[in-house]
Amino acid sequence: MSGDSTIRAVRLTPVAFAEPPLRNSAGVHGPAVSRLVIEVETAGGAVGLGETFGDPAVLAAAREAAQRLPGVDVFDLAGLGRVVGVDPLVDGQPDITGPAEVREPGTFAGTTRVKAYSAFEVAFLDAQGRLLGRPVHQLLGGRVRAEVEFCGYLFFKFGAHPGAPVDDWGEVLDPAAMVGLARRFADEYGFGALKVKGGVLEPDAEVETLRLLAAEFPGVALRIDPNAAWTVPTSIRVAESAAGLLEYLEDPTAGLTGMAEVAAATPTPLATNMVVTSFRQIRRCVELGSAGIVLADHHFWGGLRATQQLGAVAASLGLRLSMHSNSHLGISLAAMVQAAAVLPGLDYSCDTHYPWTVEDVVDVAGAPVIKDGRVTVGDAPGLGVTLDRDALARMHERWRRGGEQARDDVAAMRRHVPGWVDRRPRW
Ligand code: GKR
Ligand code: MG
Repeated sequence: MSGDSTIRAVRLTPVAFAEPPLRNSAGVHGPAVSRLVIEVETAGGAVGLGETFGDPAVLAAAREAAQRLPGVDVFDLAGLGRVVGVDPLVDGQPDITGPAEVREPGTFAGTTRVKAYSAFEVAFLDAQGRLLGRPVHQLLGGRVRAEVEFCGYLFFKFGAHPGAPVDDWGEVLDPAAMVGLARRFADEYGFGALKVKGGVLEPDAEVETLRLLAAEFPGVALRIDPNAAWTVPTSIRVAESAAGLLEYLEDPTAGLTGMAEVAAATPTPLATNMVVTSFRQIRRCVELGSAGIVLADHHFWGGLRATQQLGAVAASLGLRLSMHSNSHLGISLAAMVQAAAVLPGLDYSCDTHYPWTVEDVVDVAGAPVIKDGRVTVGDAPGLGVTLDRDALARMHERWRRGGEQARDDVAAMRRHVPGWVDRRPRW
């Protein structure tokens, strides 16, 4: 590897990985999740990795950018912004404040370019780190913590995808079964916080789930996120019955205004990754008092540097910070660790879907490991992960056979329950 940092090739590899039938308010996860793996190779032979959503819109934006990136220097992030057509640090954040946004969990139409920029930015930083022999956190100013805390992300789930045998996790569709699942998570990963993906059972059953978890895991912080499945009155009622059980209540209801009504009626802090997903929405959130906690996510906030900016903005406005995740692989986890490592004002443990990820594109050696609820922030160059090329090829082949598909939890749900109606709010 030489020091020439000009990009000579960009490889985009869409992959599909298996995931259990995890429930949420929009339905259920299908058998395969699409992600896009990005490799940016410099003329000097350094390869930087990035990972993002695999939905068709993001693929299209990434393909367009990939054609124009050869010749750009991996130290030129402004140049990357020009190629992708966005500068998330200055003016690229789309204004998606609507009167009542109900967004599919994890999919925010209109932020495609920011997502593409974010994924390439991580790959650029990884390549920079490899060229310099420095970890990404040093390129971002240095880590402020040696370990990053993660929370156990608990989902109600079906026992199997249609036509498939029951998976290793089994069915989790009532409060007692959820406690059993949490026990497995606690024993295997030692999480100090647990998040329940709500909006699946009747609200009272979800509050009962929280009560059982609190009794079984004293001292473990709890949060619940029904992804706007509840009306404002239901959200207020749940907040009252769950009083004292929660470190925060995440996106109980839709829209900045609805959230503000709930926030005004309960002392429980509200968090969001649905009504505040870009810089422009923060001001309105603060004016209305919609949420006191904003969830960072470098995949759609504009990358690792934009996540630092978010930290500064949040601190100056008295907002607290946590971190969101979607189904992801090890490249994303490594990038999340780097982001969290440099965020002084990270007040809560980060979400991660990683325990549900049964196969990965990264080599086991160097892959982030969650132990005692934490991942150690390493000093290996770049993100510190390398590709397992066999796994990448296998998962790409699965993606190819499945074809280019947008995530559709509603359609997946109808394969379990024909005629299932997508209704939000449901309660
Ligand atoms: O994986 O079903 C899921 C989650 O609901 C995900 O899509 C959300 O984006 O985890 C996310 C959240 O906190 O809303
Ligand atoms: Mg959420």
